[in-house]
Amino acid sequence: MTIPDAPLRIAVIGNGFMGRMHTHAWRTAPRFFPLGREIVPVVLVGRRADGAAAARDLDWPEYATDWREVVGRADIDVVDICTPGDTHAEIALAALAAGKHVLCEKPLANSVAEADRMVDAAATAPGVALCGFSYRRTPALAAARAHIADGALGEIRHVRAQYLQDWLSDPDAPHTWRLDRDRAGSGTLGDIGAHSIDTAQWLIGDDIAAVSAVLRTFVPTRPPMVTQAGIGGVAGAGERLPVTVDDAVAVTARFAGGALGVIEATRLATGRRNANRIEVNGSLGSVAFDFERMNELEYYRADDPAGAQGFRRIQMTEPEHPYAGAWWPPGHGLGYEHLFTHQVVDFVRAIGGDVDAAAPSFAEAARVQRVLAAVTESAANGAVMTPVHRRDDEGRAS
Ligand code: SOE
Repeated sequence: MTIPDAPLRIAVIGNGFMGRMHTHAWRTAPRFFPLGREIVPVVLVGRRADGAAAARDLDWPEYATDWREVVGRADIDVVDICTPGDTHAEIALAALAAGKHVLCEKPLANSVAEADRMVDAAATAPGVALCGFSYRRTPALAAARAHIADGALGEIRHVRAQYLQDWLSDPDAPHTWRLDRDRAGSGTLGDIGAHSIDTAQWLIGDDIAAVSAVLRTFVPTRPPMVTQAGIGGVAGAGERLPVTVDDAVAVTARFAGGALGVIEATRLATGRRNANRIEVNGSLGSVAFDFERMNELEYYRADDPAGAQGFRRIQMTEPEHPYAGAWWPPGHGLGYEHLFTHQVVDFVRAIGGDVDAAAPSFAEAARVQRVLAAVTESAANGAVMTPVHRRDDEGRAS
């Protein structure tokens, strides 16, 4: 275990979009939040031998190409996993066995079996293990959750979540690892539907108990990619490659406590770039959020005076709002990268013993994995209502 308050020495595994984002977060968090300890980025790991120059641009003192040579090193305290899902379990298990703290990108794994192994390893390892469901660190959603937990919305009846992107709406957009079941586990379902499922369960503090779902792949083959850029890239001329995952998913869900959920996720919603939306309706009020307007929360209270009722649009940039006080004056909004900085802040606080910051645990992320599995099962069986198979030893508190 690391000594309390000693510097935390960081290895980030993966140098794609998420590796760059987490790099930014590790650099920024200690500059804006009092963490009480120094953060020391040590090594960035990528698969390509020619990644060293990009690593230097990101200010990493060292670049390596084999995570196996890094995760057990004595000069590393934190292993931050930003690779495709097929490697999450193997890297996390090795890092936990070596006594490291582990932050792992979502979805936790590519299967429930892998997720369970990670949960079991985390339960006995000395290090802190968290999963990167980053949207939990949006000020608006963190505030919405607090309102719901306080009972301000009364009995929760509806959760309506949509995660809409359009970067694959062009049938000639190139193939990526995100379209390969062996690497990504599933498609839109695990990549962005998982966010909606996690946010829904976390917001209302209840688990999805059963689902009925359909999955659809609209574009079954895509041209190969010649140059990667962000999550997409430039298509090449070669033979088209099979898409082995879903493009879109629609889910009807029943929560254990009785609320109804409707969840939709797609990467083919033309014009919707990153519309991660959620609305919760309770007996006393509602909240609504759209990530494309991430600095705003819509809030309706049924006890507002007659004639003055309606959704109020709250700018989530006041010092009273979660995380916001560390940043800019009111009205000067935050962006996507701030979620990851907040995630690092909470992860470091969790390492320091702050139990409130220590979420989502691997056990909580595995509950999302179980919903993903139930969705896949339901869709394979003609959308039949399918229970989410929980582990016998599973409690909601973990
Ligand atoms: C691509 O769909 C992606 O980058 C996801 O992988 C992220 O989790 C999401 O936050 C934005 O979109």
